[in-house]
Amino acid sequence: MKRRKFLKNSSLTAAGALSAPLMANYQKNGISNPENEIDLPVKPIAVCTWNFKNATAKAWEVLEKGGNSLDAVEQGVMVEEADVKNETVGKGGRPDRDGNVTLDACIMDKDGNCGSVVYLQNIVHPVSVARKVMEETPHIILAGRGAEQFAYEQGFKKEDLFTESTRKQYEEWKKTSKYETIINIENHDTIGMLAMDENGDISGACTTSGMAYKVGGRVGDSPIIGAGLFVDNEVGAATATGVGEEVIRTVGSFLIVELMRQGKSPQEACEEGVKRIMAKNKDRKDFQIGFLALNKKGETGGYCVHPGFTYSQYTEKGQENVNVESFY
Ligand code: SD4
Repeated sequence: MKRRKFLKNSSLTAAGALSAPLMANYQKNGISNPENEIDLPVKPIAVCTWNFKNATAKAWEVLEKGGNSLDAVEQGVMVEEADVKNETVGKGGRPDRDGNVTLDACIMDKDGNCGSVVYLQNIVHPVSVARKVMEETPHIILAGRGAEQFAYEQGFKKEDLFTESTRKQYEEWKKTSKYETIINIENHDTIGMLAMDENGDISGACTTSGMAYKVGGRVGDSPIIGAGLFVDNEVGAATATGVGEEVIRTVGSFLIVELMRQGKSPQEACEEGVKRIMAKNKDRKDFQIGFLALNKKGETGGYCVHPGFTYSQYTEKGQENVNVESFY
């Protein structure tokens, strides 16, 4: 850790004593009294789209013990993949219009390594399969049956991803079979998570079942490196939620990281990202997108098209649900 300024930091002091592992980490870096210092990067830190408290709590648990950001984001988003009440991610995700639950996920580490799975069925934790693609194969994206076969070879278990609730909703939906993207937040619970560990290294992960009742075979932005997620450990990271088609068209997360590289704050970069999308959609108001970004200083920002998007943040000061401003 690079020492910067050594002045009284009232906000840190007000936050109370640091936990033992964090204090040990500061001491390891030659800083005996971190409460008296300011302008250090805020790290470790975990942030994720929406108010997924349990996910950032899990990521924080990893980071606080000195774990790395890659493990933190994987384990963080796995909480939502396993939660059947989240009907946009993992088990309990809503199906496509043919009644298949198909999952998309990706993961990216501090060195720019990445892995992704698209149209994956019958596996609860696509993010972990994506990590295996990154670590165990020379490839980046595996799709459909090939991805599923690879998952079994890696020891993942086959599981029915439907729940009673999603099956009932699907039967109901079939009566009209009407596909429409819904702006409200209930239909947008994809989790994108970004974390920086005590070494200042950043990783990210993103996982979803995509838009409910999508055309069979449809893949959104979430597993597309650069669209739903991008990490550049020199600069920062970004992730997205909402209507993936619009995020792909602007390569949203890559755009936001590049804007940060040019000197914009995470907040300014997210605002510019949404504005670029809206400039291409002058006559459309019927979709939601939320961007979330983190830079190397541990600063975060978010911006969305319609009100309602929030992000969960966990630092040594504790957990917070941050409200995000919107274009409309
Ligand atoms: C997609 N971006 O598949 C995802 C959907 C989403 O919360 O974010 N849902 O387009």
